Amino acid sequence: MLIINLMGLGLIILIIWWFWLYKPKSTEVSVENDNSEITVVVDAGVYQPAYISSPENKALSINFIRKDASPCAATVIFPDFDISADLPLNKSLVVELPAMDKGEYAFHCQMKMYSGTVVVK
Ligand SMILES: [Cu+2]
Repeated sequence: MLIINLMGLGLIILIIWWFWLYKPKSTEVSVENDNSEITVVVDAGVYQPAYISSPENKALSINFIRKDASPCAATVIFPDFDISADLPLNKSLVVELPAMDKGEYAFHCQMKMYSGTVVVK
């Protein structure tokens, strides 16, 4: 009985960790003035990095490399810019974002399992 309770508790902790505490590692990339292209790897349920900080009024190229063969990872959508791109497997595809005002711009797969944010500061 105690063991089952402990397992239940462990499961709850795992769920809390996954949904509220887990942040993919090395998630923040600052885009310097002379370097407006960054690479995002699409694998294992996360964009890496998932958070990209970029200066204001600066166009940004995001070079997506998809390593996850599941259809879930195949499309990346930037709803703020009406961009929808199909990502080839194990090849890179560059998505060009226009110069942006300050704010947060989400990107995600069709089902929003993969999700990331471009933060313009
Ligand atoms: Cu998906």
